[in-house]
Amino acid sequence: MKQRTLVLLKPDAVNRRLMGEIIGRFEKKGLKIVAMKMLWMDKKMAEKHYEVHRGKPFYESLIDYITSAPIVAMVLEGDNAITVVRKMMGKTNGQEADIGTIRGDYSMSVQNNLVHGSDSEENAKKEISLFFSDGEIMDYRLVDEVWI
Ligand code: DAT
Ligand code: MG
Repeated sequence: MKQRTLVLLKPDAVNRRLMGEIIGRFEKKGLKIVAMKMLWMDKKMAEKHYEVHRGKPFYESLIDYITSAPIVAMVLEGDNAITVVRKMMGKTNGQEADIGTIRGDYSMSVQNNLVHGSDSEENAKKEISLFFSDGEIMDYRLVDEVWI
């Protein structure tokens, strides 16, 4: 089933020059980038994005972290894109994430874990609309789609 998911390259990914590496993995897997921008989240936006975590012990630190530097937001499209991206990201804690996953290969932290990916269709829709207007999401065909 064709799905869209919101992916964020978080402040540590930008600052550690891992943007190209991470985007390259998604591209090579066969996911299609249908929207992408660099932005600096403000507190209000961060609080919306992480609303479900409000009140948790790590919440304040999480908001400080995600607003501490620019991020890259993307919409990725593909068959079961939500699950596929979550698998590629690995477990939340970089120390526990399997080697071969993005977090497993590049993160040693539970907070500074490089990437965000939506965890359900409902959240993907909500999260995409927080970062992108309909006009910013591209409808186009890649020449290799028949091979993916
Ligand atoms: P994920 O990003 O794997 O979907 P999540 O939605 O449970 O994880 O949490 C959102 C972010 O909050 C996560 O990427 C990092 C941070 N976080 C989660 N659990 C944490 C914890 N126990 N201590 C510190 N930060 C945590
Ligand atoms: Mg999550």
